[in-house]
Amino acid sequence: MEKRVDKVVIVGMGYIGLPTAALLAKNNIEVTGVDINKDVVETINKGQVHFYEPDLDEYVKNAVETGKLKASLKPESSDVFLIVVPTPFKEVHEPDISFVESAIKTISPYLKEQDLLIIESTSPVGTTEKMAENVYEQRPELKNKISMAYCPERVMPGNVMYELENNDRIIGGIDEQSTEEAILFYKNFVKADLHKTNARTAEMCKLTENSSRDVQIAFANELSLICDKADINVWELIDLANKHPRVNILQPGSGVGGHCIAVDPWFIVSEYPLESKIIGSAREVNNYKSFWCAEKIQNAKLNFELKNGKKPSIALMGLAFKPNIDDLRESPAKYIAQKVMQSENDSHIMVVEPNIEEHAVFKLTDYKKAYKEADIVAFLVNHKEFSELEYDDNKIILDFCGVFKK
Ligand code: SAJ
Repeated sequence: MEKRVDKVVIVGMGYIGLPTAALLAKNNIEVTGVDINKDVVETINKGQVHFYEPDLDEYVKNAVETGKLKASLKPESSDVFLIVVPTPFKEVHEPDISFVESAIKTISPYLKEQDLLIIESTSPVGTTEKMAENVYEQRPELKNKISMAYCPERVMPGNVMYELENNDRIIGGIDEQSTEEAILFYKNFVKADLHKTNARTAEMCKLTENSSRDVQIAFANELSLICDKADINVWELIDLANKHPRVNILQPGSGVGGHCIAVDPWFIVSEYPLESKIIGSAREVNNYKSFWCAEKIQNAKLNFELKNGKKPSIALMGLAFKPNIDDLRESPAKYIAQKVMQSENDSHIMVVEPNIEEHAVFKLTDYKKAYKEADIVAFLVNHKEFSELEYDDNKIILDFCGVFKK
């Protein structure tokens, strides 16, 4: 059974909020998408998108054309409210929930009895209970009269429209009634299983998922540092170890980036520093890997100079935070490129990013041209285009992400 809702207000029209709005609209639910950015609101109301995600443009165009989706700077009365705003961290690696707090403040005047309020933003443990108190402070008459739940998003950029419908969801209310109400709501558009828990466990579940991936990548990155010293091909080693039925090691790279995996583990570490030793160390190992890559490039350059008596030309292959996307947010490759370029104003450095045509800061070079011309080639991201290149023994190749793994 699903509970038919007529109307949903979603606060935050970003990477998750907008796709969710468009999917709800496709399921015949009227959606108002609220955002503080006027340009974003105008773009959506024209039936257009303000970032790239496969198929999203078509979904939004149809949703706006059929009148099911509109964007606005202000919320309005609704049956269900969804909070999907960012939760960054402050400089000391403490979560900053001010966007969630301010979203709650903005919608509180519009709430009425029987409404359902769901937070999807990644949040430290206890946030949903705290936000319930904030609502009751503003609207004491609503105490125990509305439902509130936490349901983390868990979609992978690049595959959002599919995963929104087909990934299992974890749903935790501040009480049992809230959990039940939220489950009925997600049944409107999620085809996969919906798992019940309480709000605190659901919050911790999101942090656990991304911390688990971070720890596993850190293990692979640590192995890559050991193998570099031990003169062992780390890619071959991992392939072989993974032949064991109960071993499944991930791939090393130039570090961990993006807005989720490099951020969420800090939400656990900042609150439970004594207990979260492995989670904290994983963050350090993954950050150190990027620093190590930059040092390797600089050392290769010095060795080249000593041997050849001239400055090398260097190709930095890839800038995105992971393969086959154009997103540079929290990108380790971008960090490495900046670090190498800062200390290298006299070498010829070519920066490559096949998924971006032009960049305001980096002058980009075609990947084939850069590979052909460079003396030192550092692969920072394993983009699919690079697999067309042939290994060249005459170059110094620093393959940080397994482009030529044998
Ligand atoms: N990476 C490696 N080695 C690997 C896998 C990834 O170095 O073997 C690196 C990538 O290059 C990238 C970083 O890790 O720099 C993160 O990439 P990712 O593909 O692991 O994850 P994201 O950030 O795109 O999305 C993650 C997903 N979480 C998990 O897989 C547990 C996604 O499901 C979440 O919804 C998303 O975070 C989020 O929004 O929290």
